[in-house]
Amino acid sequence: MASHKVFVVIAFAAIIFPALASAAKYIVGDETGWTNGFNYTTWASGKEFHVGDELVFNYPAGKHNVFKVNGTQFKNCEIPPLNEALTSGKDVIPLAKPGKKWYICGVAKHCAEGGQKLVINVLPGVGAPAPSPSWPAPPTSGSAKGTLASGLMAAALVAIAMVAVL
Ligand SMILES: *[C@@H]1O[C@H](CO)[C@@H](O)[C@H](O)[C@H]1NC(C)=O
Ligand SMILES: *[C@@H]1O[C@H](CO)[C@@H](O)[C@H](O)[C@H]1NC(C)=O
Ligand SMILES: [Cu+2]
Repeated sequence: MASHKVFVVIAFAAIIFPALASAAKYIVGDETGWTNGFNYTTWASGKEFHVGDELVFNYPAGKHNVFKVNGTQFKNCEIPPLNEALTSGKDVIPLAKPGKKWYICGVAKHCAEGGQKLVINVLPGVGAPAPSPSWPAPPTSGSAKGTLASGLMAAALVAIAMVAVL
């Protein structure tokens, strides 16, 4: 009997959990957006980026661009080939994997002299499996699809729990 109750609790927790794991959208530079002469190190400090979150780079198209680069390119402001740039002026970058991510502007000397460069550390998704417990993996993408899928999974768990109790 007691084990049935535990199962029901777990099933309901599975419903609530994805709501807590919803993705965040970070507007790089907030109202300032993506420009030169702004300290993106300060902007990023104190923020926690997780897999499933998104970065949004806002700027007047044509004035700046966004390159995803590696640590060496970041440090030296090495601009990759232009066809690798994001240029829409509202570039959305989903954070798909954990680890360090580097972004620079490739226009003029914006990176080298204007400090238009951003480095962040992406942590595993909120509620990613902790080292030990056998918790069903929550969505790592906070997308509507992922939430829906885990919602359906949770509903299935509840149905199973109900059957087990009755
Ligand atoms: C940006 O701010 C950080 C502290 O948040 C400081 O260490 C760094 O030197 C600043 N960068 C520039 C280019 O001013
Ligand atoms: C960074 O990217 C450049 C250009 O693709 C490449 O030549 C270099 O080896 C890379 N460096 C690291 C540390 O990955
Ligand atoms: Cu720029």
